[in-house]
Amino acid sequence: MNLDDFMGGLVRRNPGQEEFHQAVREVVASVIPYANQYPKYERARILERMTEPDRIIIFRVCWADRDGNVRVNRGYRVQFNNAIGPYKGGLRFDRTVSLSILKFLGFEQTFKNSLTTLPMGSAKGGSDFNPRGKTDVEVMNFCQAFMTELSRYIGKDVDIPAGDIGVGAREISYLFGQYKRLSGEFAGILTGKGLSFGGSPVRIEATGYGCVYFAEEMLSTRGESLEGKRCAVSGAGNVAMYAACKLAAAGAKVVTLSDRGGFLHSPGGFTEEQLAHAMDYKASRRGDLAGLADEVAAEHHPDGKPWAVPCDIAFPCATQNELTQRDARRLLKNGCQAVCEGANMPSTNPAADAFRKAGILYGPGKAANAGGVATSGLEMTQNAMHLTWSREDVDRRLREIMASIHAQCVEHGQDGDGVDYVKGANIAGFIKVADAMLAHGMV
Ligand code: NDP
Ligand code: 2IT
Repeated sequence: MNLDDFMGGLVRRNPGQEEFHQAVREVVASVIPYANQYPKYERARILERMTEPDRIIIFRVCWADRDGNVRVNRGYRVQFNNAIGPYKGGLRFDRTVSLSILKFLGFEQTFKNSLTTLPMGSAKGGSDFNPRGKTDVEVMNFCQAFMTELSRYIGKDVDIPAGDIGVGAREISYLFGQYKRLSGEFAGILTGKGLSFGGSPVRIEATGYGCVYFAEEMLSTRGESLEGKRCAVSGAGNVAMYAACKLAAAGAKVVTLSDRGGFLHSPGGFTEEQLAHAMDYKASRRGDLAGLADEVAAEHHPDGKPWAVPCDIAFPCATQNELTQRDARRLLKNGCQAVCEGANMPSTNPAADAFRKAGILYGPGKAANAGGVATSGLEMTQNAMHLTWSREDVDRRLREIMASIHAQCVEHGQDGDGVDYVKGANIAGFIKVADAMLAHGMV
C-alpha cells in the first residue's frame, strides 16, 4: 500500500474535511510502512475500515433562549470504532464544531484509547452550540434538548460520552440529569460526573496531570527532570490549568497561559497561588485572562501566541492547529527541548515534522493527553463495581498508565538513537485495534 494512493482515496471520499485528512495522514504515514510487512492487514482492508466510522448520527437540537426565542443547533455523535470496547470519547460544544473536526477527534481517539491499556473503543460528538455568554438556564435547556436525542444511541456498554472543549462539570451534570429522567435508571452512561453521583476522584485533573507525567517520562530518557524548566502553556481551561498547577508543584516555572483573548506572560513563572486564582477566575466565567493581568503580575498580549516566549518545554493545551510551522521554528530557535501535547492535534503536520527532524522530545496528543480518557475508563470500572477508589489509588493508576503508554511509544518508536513518539504511538495503538478487527472477521 502506498501513502499517496491511500490519501487520494480518502480525500475523494471525504471532500473538504481538512482536519480529518490531516489526522489520518499523520497516522498512516507511520502505520503504512509497518502494516506493509504483514499482508493480513491489507487483505482485510484494515486501514480503509479504521478510517471509516462505524456510523455518524446527526440531529437537530431545538431549545429556548432567555427571551423565549427558538434556537436551532446541530448535534453529532461519530461512533468510530468498537473493536476493543464500547464507544468512548468526549463531547465538544463550540461554534467551530463540524463533521471534519469530530471525525478527526474520533479517529485520534481510536489510537489513544488503544494506548491506555483499557478496553475502550472510540467516538466523539458535540454541537455547534456556543456556551460563551449563555446563562446557566440556557445551557441547561440546551443540554436537555441535546441529551433527549443522544440518549437513544448511548449506554454504559454501548457508548459513554464525556467532556471536551465547552463541556465541563456543569454540562456533564445537566446531561446526566436528563438521561436519568428519560431512562429512569442511574447508570454510568457519562464520565466526568460529580463526585457525589458516580464520578471518579482525579478525573477532572487527569488530562493535565497525565500530560505532565508523560513529560516527566520523556525527560527521564535524557536524564532530565522538570525542576526549574520554563514551561509555556497555552489554554486556560480544564487541561491547561491542571497541567500548569502540576508543573508548578513539580518545581517547573509556568511562564504563560492563554485564551481566545491573547496570552499572559510571567517571565519568572506564576506561583501556585496565582495559578489557583487564575483557575477560579476562569471557572467563574468572569472574563478573559486580560482582566487578570494585574492581579497575577503578568504582561498581557492580546495578539500573538505563547510560542513567541523563550521556554524549555511547550505544552499546547488549547485546541487543534494552534502551533504552526512558524511557531515551531520560533520555539526551536529559542532552545525549546520538548513539546508535550495536552490538546488534540495542536501542532500542524509541518510543525510536528520540524520537532521530529530537530530530534527534540515530542509527545503527540494521542499519547500525552490520554490520561483523561484513561481515568474515564477507571470511572467506568468503579461504576461497574459500585464503589469509589481513593484519590491516591486513582492517581497511582493514572501514573502507571502514562508510564505504560510511554513504554509502548518507546518500544514501537525506535528511530536511530532516539525515540519517534509519533511513530511509536501510532503503531502501538494500531496493532491492538487491528488485531481485534482481524479476529472479529468481516464486520
Ligand atoms: P476547555 O473548554 O476547558 O478549555 C479550552 C481552552 O482553550 C480555553 O482556555 C479556551 O479559551 C482555549 N481555546 C479554545 N479554542 C481556542 C481558540 N480557537 N483559540 C485560542 N484559544 C482557544 O477545554 P479542555 O481544556 O477540556 O480541552 C482543551 C484541549 O484538550 C482540546 O484540544 C481537547 O480536545 C483536549 N483534550 C481534553 C480532554 C479532557 O479531558 N477535557 C482530554 C484530552 C484532550 P477561552 O477560555 O477563551 O474559551
Ligand atoms: O479527547 C479526549 O480524550 C477527551 N476529551 C476525553 C474523553 C473521555 O471519554 O474521557
